[in-house]
Amino acid sequence: MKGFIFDLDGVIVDTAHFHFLAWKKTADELGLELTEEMNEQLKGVSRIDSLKKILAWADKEISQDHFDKLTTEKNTDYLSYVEEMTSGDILPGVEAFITQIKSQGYPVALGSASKNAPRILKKIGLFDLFDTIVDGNSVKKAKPDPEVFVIAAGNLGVAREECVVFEDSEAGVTAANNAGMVSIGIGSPENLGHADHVFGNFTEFSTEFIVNLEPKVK
Ligand code: B16
Ligand code: MG
Repeated sequence: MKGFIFDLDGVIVDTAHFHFLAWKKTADELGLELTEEMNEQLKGVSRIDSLKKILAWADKEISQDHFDKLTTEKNTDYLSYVEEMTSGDILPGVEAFITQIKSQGYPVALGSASKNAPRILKKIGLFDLFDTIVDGNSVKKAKPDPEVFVIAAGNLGVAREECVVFEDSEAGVTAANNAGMVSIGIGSPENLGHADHVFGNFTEFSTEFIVNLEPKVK
């Protein structure tokens, strides 16, 4: 393996809970009780597609103006949580893993659906660690479309099949698989059973294990 692509929310930081709290407020306004199970289906999904899913669950149709107002409010609410973030919010083992893989000469990319990715990376002090940042501002098609990871591999100058993707979401693992990349699920096997390997966090495997993985597609 020659290129390493990291999702942000749920892999580097646990912002997934902040997204949940903010969407829960939106759902309440629409008369829907947003459950943890529903939230699982929002992970890795773009802001616009997330609200479309919530509206479908609430069985509501709204005007474009109302739609825009709800996404703006949700993001303002979400950013109020992000403002409080520090390097203490980095998930276990991930900074050490990225630092180690970089010291071995491998390039690393961020591949996130979030339009807030640069802001979050700066808050936690990891912005300069990435050779390329591909986020919700740079893609046309949201996960599970592989576009975000394909652009990241292109920016790294590494063939898709020689890339490993670290993902916490169902949609993101599907996107990595669709790109022909090796997918490592960070989370539970119940949600991420379609990943090539699943771990609870980055302290559970070595860089050697990851670097020596075989390509799925030759
Ligand atoms: P924003 P990731 C994703 O980030 C989140 O998992 C998802 O819950 C969120 O809706 C999406 O980013 C868009 O985020 O509203 O900040 O642009 O997991 O792909 O890093
Ligand atoms: Mg994620």
